[in-house]
Amino acid sequence: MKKPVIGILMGSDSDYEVMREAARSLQEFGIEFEMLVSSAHRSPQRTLEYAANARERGIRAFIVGAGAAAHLAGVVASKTTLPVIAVPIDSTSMKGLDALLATVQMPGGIPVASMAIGKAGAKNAGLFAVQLLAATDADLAARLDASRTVMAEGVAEKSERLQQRLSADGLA
Ligand code: RP5
Repeated sequence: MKKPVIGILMGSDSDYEVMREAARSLQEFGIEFEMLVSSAHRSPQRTLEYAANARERGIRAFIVGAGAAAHLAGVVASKTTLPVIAVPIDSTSMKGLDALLATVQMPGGIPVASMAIGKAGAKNAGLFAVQLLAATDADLAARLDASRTVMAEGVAEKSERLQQRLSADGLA
C-alpha cells in the first residue's frame, strides 16, 4: 500500500459531501491521500497532534475543510510549516461566508491558502495540491497540462451544442 502524501481534514463528517471533491481531484491524478475528521474546537488535542506529526509520516500538504466559526485550517497551520489549503464549507445559515471570513483572515506569519466556498473550492483544493506536487514532478505537470487541454475542448463542445439549441429554438 502506498503512503499518503496529502492529508485531508474536516471539522465534521457533515463536511464529507463537499470534501469528497478534493479527494476526487487527487484520485484523478493518482495522488495518495488520507482523510479524517478532527475539530479545532471539539477535539483540539487530536488536531494539534495530527498536524505536528504529519511531516514525519510523509504528508506534504494539507487540505482542510471547516464550516461555521472555521478555525481548523488556522489551527493546523499553527503546528506545521507544510502548506495548508483551506476549504470554507457552507454548513450554516450564513452559507459559508462565516467560514470564508474566519479562514482567510489569518494573522501575518501563519499563512493559509483559502479556496472558494463549497464544492468548487474543494475541487480546486485538490487540484492546487496536485499543482504543488507538480512543481517538482515533470510527469505530473505534463498530466495537469493535458487535463487543461481536455477542459478547453469541453468548453468548445459546449459552445457547439449551444449553437444547436439556438437553432432548435429558432434563434439562429
Ligand atoms: C464545523 O461545524 C464543521 O466543520 C461543520 O461544517 C460545522 C457543523 O458541524 P456538525 O454540527 O454538523 O458536526 O466545525
